Amino acid sequence: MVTNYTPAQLKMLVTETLHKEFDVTPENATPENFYFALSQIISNLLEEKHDTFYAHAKSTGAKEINYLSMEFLMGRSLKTALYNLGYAQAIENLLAEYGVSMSSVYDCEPDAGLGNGGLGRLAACYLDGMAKNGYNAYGYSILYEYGIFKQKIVDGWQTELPDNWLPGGKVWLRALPQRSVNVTFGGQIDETWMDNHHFVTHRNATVVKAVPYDLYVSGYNSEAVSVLRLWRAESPSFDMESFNRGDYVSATQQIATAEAISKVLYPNDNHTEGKRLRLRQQYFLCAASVSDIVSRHMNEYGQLDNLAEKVSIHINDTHPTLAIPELMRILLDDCGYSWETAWEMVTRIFSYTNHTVLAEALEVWDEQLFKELLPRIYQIICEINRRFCSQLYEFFGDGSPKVGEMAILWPNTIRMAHLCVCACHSVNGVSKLHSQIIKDDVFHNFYLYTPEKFQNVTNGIAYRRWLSQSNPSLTRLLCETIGDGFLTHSEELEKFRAFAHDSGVLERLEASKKENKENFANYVYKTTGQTINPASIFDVQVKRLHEYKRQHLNALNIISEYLYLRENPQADFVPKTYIFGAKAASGYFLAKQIIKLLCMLSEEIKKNPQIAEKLSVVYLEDYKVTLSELLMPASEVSEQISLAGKEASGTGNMKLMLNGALTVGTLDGANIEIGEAAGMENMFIFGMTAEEVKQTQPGYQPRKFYESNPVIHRAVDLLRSGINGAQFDDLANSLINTDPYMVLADFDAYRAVQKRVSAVYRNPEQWNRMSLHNIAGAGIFSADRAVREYAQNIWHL
Ligand code: 26W
Repeated sequence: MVTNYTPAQLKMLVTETLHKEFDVTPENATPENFYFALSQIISNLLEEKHDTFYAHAKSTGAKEINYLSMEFLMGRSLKTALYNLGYAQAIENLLAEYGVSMSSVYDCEPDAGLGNGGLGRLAACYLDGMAKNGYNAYGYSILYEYGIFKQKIVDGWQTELPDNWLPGGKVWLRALPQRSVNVTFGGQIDETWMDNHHFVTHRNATVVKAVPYDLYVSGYNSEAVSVLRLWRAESPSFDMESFNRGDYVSATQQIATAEAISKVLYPNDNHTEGKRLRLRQQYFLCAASVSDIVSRHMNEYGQLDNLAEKVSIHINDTHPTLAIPELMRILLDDCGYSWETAWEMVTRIFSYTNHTVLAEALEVWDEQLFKELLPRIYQIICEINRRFCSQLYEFFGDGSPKVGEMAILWPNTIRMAHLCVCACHSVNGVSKLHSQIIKDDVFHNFYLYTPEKFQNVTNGIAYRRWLSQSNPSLTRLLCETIGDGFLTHSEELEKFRAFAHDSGVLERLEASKKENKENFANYVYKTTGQTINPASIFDVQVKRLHEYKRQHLNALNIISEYLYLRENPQADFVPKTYIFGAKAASGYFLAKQIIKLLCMLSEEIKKNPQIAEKLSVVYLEDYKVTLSELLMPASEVSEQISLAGKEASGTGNMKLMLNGALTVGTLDGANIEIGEAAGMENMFIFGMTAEEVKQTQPGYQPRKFYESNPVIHRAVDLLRSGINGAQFDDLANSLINTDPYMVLADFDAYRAVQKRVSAVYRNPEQWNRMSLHNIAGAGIFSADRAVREYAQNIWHL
């Protein structure tokens, strides 16, 4: 039975834990002592709650969902867990007795930054949604010792510092050494036939031990608890043989090579490097997770024949694709199933989500590297490919070029996405537009072959994290106007629309935003010394730094406004603060140059106080989940300005809309659905559509825009001549010569829409009403809804 603690019991538990762990009384405890004590108590409670839930789920024979992802961008756990369990108020009161604030305790927790951006945060949101909906869910990933790097801006340049999160974060992890799994790499494969049976043995392989650590994720007002099972790599044993030979170095080398697998998260987003260590990470995750899934099932049912009825495995982008051949390997080599039966099971079990259309993000492995590192998996992929190609020849006709285009193995490479689409019963995109593009372009041939596999599930967010847990003043206003049902059923936010013409509500909405802006400005002042004018428009672009997201389009417009104000210092200009936050992949030069540009613009403008009153740029260092929770409530304009057709969905756009920000965006990803939900008249759409991009991109000559448009010309020239003493020739040349994301083509439209934003802002009533419509329309973007769609249409729970 799960305990439901009363405030008095909580107080006793906290007192006992502080005494036991730190030998302090609550009166003498530091915020850090409280953080560890509370985290331990809550984590124990969740463990107990999970065990009860799991036993119940198994007793009913419920199907289980396993979500495999190389990334889970969890952020902090304590605040959200207290909130979901209904203990937040009791703990706040308790701490107040000792003169300790909740925020000082929360601030002791590091972000679990085990992800890069959208894909990793989505996985974290879905664990929340699955627990809320009462599904039996396991997330599987790697326990990176170092998460996404800490970003430090030095003289405008991004530098990367290691994110050593475990000292503060491990209190949330439970080690399960008894469930460790051995994962094998390299070696040679021997195959023999005996009595019509195929036997496979693996010689000279290197073994790495995978040790699981569980992190529990509570669901709002729910009995269910999701588990995030993270694998840590260890050497199975100290190599005594080398050691005894006196080869101490090679004995320790073996340990280092094994442990390297879970040392650090690759900081690339939307770009593959094809590195050996990355392939080792991927197989490590897949082999350990599949083995764990199979052994849990065996414990429960004592057989695998019903595996496909009881288990779904979801692949978050192609990074965990190797789980497919790994399950084939277990069914064939370890369990003796025939190829046909094993394949039938595998295809029923696996489903796949694609999260990007960028060519440089599609994973392709070098065949030679692959064969050396994973010889048995390689053989299995060859056989999958052979059978697949022969079916394709049958379907498309002998000699069809489509077969080569669709093959899994193609001159010296293995295409992971093709393996996924071939083996999974469901392939989905993450917004309506993106799912269409997948069918029309990215996987068009596959769509012709198996159209029934293709689906859409528009992304959703763990909306309570960014609303009730981050924006108390807006939450209060909502509760007082529409009741608190929206906390359980996000669709109830629609009721807020009834107040679109209630001037009292609109004014309170404005007051709430003002309060949040002041809080954020204070935070920025306290942590960086920069001042922000809280009366200016807070215009926000926060996301990974990538050319396709076009932070440089935003920058070019700011440059033009700066040049305009320099010549017209008296101009009647609505004050605006452009706020940026973004990490760049460490080897992505142009992205780093754009960060430098934004920082130099910020400095350059500050030199001219008259202009700085109307225009300013703030670059937030080390943007992460926790910072987003502070920023979203204070935001007024949401910049979603990717080149149409390139942003699969976006999820920051949803968090901002939910907090009443108005979107300035292209018709890309989920922006389109945001427009449908809020009303197109309540957002600022500009630029080419995906269709127009497709038409005009071939033969695009950015130089013509540069030569014919004086505003563009001056802005680009300033990049060359220098801003705050720094020159940006590479960026300028890229824009004029290739401009792969058509910044110059959309520039005029962007500038025009920014002017409209300022004009509308002069009319607070209209602005507040538009904001209200955005909040009211945001319910559909909840992770609860998205996860429900996966459960119904894909996992068949
Ligand atoms: C192998 C390197 C690598 C790493 C990460 C390639 C690709 C990725 C991700 C798929 C990139 C990513 O995070 N995509 C984002 O996924 C979000 C969740 O669906 C979407 O909202 C974003 O639009 C998409 O860019």
